[in-house]
Amino acid sequence: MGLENTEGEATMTLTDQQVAQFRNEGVLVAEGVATEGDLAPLTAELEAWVDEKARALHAEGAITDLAEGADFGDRIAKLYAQSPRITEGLDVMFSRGPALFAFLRNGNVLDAVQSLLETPEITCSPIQHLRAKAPASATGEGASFFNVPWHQDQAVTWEEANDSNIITCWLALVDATVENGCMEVIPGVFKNGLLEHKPGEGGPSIPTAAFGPDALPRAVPVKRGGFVFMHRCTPHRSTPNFTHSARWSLDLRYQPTGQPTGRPFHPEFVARSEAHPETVLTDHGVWSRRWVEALEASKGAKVHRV
Ligand SMILES: O=C(O)CCC(=O)C(=O)O
Repeated sequence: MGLENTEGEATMTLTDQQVAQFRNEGVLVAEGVATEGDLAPLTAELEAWVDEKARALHAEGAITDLAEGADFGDRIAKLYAQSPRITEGLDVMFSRGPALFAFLRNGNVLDAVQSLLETPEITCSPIQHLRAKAPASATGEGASFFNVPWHQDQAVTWEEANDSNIITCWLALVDATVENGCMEVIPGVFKNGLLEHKPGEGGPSIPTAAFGPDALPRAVPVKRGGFVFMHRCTPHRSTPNFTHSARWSLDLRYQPTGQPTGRPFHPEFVARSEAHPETVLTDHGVWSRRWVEALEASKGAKVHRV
């Protein structure tokens, strides 16, 4: 990364070596893709969301301490310990903030994604989540939205997306460490395609025996602003957070425009296009409205294939 484009501006294009590693292992940790300047508006928006929610919970007596003055990771952990309701509605499709929508088209992020997709025709998949993983003392250690069991992301799409080149782009919004429950991956296994998943708590999961004796899990810590990029058939999971602070992250997915997303009932949008720049969605109101309508219309839809 850190190349220059023809105008001499810095770009976040991945190096050939990074792309080769992704092709070989099905996983790539890339530090420093999003800069502090990229992340600051998003962090401020999330802090404001937490503050408003905390005040509402305080007003109804669900919490007693607003934990004002605590930092981004600590505050939501302190609030979650008083009421897990603090994270209700805290996800991309529910909070739908303008800074979050702008971040989905962030140039540095899309430059890195373009290096892996090898096309500037990029669609942002509706399979995307914002997670503030609270300490295990409050969440428990069992499988959940926070402690996600072993799975491949292809298993969380419908079959229509089997041949879609969907890349999972997992962004650390605070430093993700082994202690606070960073991602774990199994490199190389993506070459065997989709493994059998069973439904369960925390979504579809693969029994570990299915990986074979040579498959070695690798923890992939990454600093705030760095990404873990994963092939759609790379098995991954996340473990409980054994710190006192929350592990904030965004898991996004991008794919070449025109390929099925595997969630036809949720709204995708064109995030970058050289061929048809007029198709790029830049209107936050339209994006937000599409989510509201889709969530209403798709109530009860089968989201995962198992
Ligand atoms: O962030 C996590 O803990 C889990 C994310 C995940 O499993 C995914 O992005 O598919």
